[in-house]
Amino acid sequence: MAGPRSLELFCRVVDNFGDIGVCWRLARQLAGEHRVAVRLWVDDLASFRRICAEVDPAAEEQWRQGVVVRRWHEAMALPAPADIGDAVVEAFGCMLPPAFEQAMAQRPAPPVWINLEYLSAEDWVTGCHGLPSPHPRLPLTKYFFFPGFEAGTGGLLREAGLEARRDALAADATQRTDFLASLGVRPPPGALLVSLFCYPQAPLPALLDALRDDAQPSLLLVPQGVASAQLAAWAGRLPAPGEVLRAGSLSLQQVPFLDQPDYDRLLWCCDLNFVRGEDSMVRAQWAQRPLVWQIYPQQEDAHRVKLDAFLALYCAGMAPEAAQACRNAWHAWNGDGDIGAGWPALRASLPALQAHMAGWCGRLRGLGDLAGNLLDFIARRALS
Ligand code: TRH
Repeated sequence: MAGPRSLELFCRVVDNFGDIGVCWRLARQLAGEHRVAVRLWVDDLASFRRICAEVDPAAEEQWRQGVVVRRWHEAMALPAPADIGDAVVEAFGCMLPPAFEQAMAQRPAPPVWINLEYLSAEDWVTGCHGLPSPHPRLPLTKYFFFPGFEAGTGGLLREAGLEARRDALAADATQRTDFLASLGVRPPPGALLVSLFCYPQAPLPALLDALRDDAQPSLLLVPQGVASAQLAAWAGRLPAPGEVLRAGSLSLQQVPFLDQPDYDRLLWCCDLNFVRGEDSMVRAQWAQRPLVWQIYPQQEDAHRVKLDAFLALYCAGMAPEAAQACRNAWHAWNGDGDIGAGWPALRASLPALQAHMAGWCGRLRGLGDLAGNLLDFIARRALS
């Protein structure tokens, strides 16, 4: 089945890095692996630059890693109907400019229009994946495309060769040492290597206390700008670049805020990764390492349902003690429980949690990958 040759991807940055993180990853994969001509429209190029240093925040149009990047703002010039791509992907319900919708409707063959949704493990997702939503006024239909963890969803982003690159780094101590050294990191022998990416409301002081008082050493690596206020309040100051602060069994170091490929490498190098939101949580799973997820907080605690839906899938088949330790730690990290009290059980369960990850990744791999699934979906819609 022939997929689209050209695609428009619209990204509005609500906050943080997840919206652009997902869109940039998808755009690069569609262009690089599938040879689709991708035009990525982004309303906040400054946020984009944090995860891709080569982005020029002032440029109306730029060519980055095989993708045309357009600044999305009210006064921007829109393409003529015939110049609109074969498919239009609206990320996370970001609402296209009405004039662009008009132009889509005037295209000789209207593009396949997709709303790429947020990731959730809730069971309603399989029922909603792929549903059409006719436009109220124009001859256009938008289709909901849901990423997910189960058959009947769009799966997860996973670039070709990702797991092979991860395994090559794991198998090559020199590659790992060199990468960490490039970040100024020289782990003390025997230290548990932990990365930290969290929201400001994480119960970080309790975790830091637990790591400090642990019988075993650990080295906590924190990308610059993450949890800075909490770290400074706990430690008295932030470590300078390259400096390691020590408190009891805990060593604490800041690393640069990395581009996406290097952030993957950091996750691959660590024994445990604290991640958040959507994209880093998925990358931590592909790292095939134990993880603790801080979910993006939503009104009326809606995120707690999502957290438990994921835990139910993820912990199925896990050794019972490890599953309990994992659930307790994840709940506590999301404000329900005591992460310090849960730390010894979590640490003791790390070998079992590590052993669980290969099977879990195998299950996710069986879903295909989101970019490929999306292109198949678009090709089928184009024929219908
Ligand atoms: O930044 P986030 O909290 O983004 C969130 C979530 O996506 C959430 O679901 C959404 O509703 C909200 O944004 C608006 O966390 P997330 O999703 O993990 O995105 C972070 C991105 O930053 C991800 O692509 C990884 C990347 N990153 C780097 O490239 N380098 C780094 O050093 C770090 C720490 C992250």
